[in-house]
Amino acid sequence: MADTAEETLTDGFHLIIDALKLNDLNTIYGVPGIPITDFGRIAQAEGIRVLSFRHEQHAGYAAAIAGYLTKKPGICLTVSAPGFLNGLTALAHATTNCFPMILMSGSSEREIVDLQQGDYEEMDQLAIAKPLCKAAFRVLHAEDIGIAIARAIRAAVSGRPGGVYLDLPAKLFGQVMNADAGAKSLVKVIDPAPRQLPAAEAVSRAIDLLKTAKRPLIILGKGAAYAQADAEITAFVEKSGIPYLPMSMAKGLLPDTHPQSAGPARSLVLEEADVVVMIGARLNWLLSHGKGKSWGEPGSKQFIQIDIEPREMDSNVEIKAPVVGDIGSCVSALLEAMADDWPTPPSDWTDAINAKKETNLARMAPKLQNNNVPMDYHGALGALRTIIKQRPEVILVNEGANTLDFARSIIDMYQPRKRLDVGTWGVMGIGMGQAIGAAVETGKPVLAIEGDSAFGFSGMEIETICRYNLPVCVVVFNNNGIYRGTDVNPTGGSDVAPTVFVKDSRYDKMMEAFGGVGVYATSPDDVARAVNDALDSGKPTLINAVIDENAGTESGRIGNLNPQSVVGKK
Ligand code: ADP
Ligand code: TPW
Ligand code: MG
Repeated sequence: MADTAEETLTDGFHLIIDALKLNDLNTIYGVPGIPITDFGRIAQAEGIRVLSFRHEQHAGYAAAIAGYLTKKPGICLTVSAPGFLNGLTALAHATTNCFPMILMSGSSEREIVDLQQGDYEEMDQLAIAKPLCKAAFRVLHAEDIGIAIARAIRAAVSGRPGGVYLDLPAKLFGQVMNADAGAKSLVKVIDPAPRQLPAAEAVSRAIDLLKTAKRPLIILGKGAAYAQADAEITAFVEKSGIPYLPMSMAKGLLPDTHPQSAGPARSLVLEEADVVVMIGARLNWLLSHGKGKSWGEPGSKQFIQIDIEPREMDSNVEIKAPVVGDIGSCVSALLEAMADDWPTPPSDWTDAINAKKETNLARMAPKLQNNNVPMDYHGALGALRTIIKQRPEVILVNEGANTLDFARSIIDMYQPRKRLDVGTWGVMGIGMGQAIGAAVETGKPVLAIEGDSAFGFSGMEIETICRYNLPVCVVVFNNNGIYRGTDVNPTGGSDVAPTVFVKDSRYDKMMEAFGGVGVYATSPDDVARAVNDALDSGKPTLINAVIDENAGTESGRIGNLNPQSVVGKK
């Protein structure tokens, strides 16, 4: 604030900062530069935590996961044009995954951009952001900052959460106005994500259908984890006695060791269930769109779906009982409508599931105990599985192909919102951004289990991890490449195959370059020892875990999605 003879003044810089703080948004993830360098400095001086990254995409992924973990929009701050575009991938990712996030980007002068006269980093950012997010706003006047930030917050967190773009032209920051009027123009958003109660008839329709089920199944998605209705969901699952399947980021909402978990009998329950209750999960590609071979006989299923977004209903298959509302309210309403003597599902159904679980778990157990050198996925992940069991508060970040698919099925989770991964797009590159966002927002230790390719997308952010001294332990599953390191160039030329990296790279040395702890690990015992040391010390650590380059399969578990050429196939 500045004083003139007549009045006390404020400006755009301070109004944005005050509006964020007023709404309890106290962390910014970004990359500085024109026109937002001073904004970052002033924000830090005013008590906001400003974390600088090496690339905006990772700042954006940190903001997106902050939104998921806290139910408040994560804030990402970038410069114009190229910085904005780098952040936009993460904004689109947040929208696709239903995570609340606000991307605030500085932009060039409107007059020059609109006449396309070639300004510094000129780009019509608002127009480009619009189709990729839930809402996009531009603020031209300092007196509108309060309302603009209130709109951005509401758009991000209400209804189905998602990404919001806020365009901040360079001139806005320096605009001055009377400080009292400025303070009065700010809005503290009241009830930003209002509860949305389901209609009574929707609840009774769902209950009536559920009563007819002989082979019921509940599917929990990351929307259920996001909703933070953990007690209600647990009560519903346990009172109903219905087996449940967690989607990957819903693992741990109930512990994976819960007797009603059908995780290890996934194929059986999808194929055989007759009534499926979807809670905060979409019938998209991750669930084969609710149809096809994995879902058994056509017409063998009826769906109940709980979701805050009415248009999600019937998106892929007919939903017999749509229950639209927030998950906490909907699940509570179902619970209330269930009689106290609600019958447990028929025992032939639950017995068949338990038998399948036991067989599958027994088949897996010996593989997880192998101490082979070089390691295979089972050996290395068996060691990490034990560590998460002993330290259930650790947040697990996971990406890769085989590294992702094996870790998801092998590592049991015990607490809600502890497993963060590639989400709806199966995107590579979320690793270090999510690890940083999770460590910053929760103060909990993070274990990032990364394919060597996956790690490369955000690897430079280990400098960020070291700079802020975050308790992040990265394990790079180094199999010399994408899926496996064994492909050869069929021409015999000197270029290696497109999926192959430098053999025997030492990712651990990258971490040492920034003052973190680097460990070279060749056995599951080595990995376990190093991870335990890292989690005990809280020091930034990277473990290069040498994995047999023959161990993986093409595209992990989704190789069937690859188009095949029939012409000249070698
Ligand atoms: P998964 O990938 O785990 O299957 P999805 O991202 O496909 O999960 O689905 C999440 C769903 O949860 C979305 O359809 C979203 O609208 C819904 N959702 C998110 N938050 C809530 C909430 N608080 N109440 C109800 N539905 C929600
Ligand atoms: C933004 C395509 C899917 S999985 C993967 C790529 C490049 C890497 C797999 O190798 P990795 O794991 O991580 O070494 P592993 O254990 O199987 O060897 N670009 C983006 N997203 C995706 N999904 C891809 C490319 C892909
Ligand atoms: Mg690999």
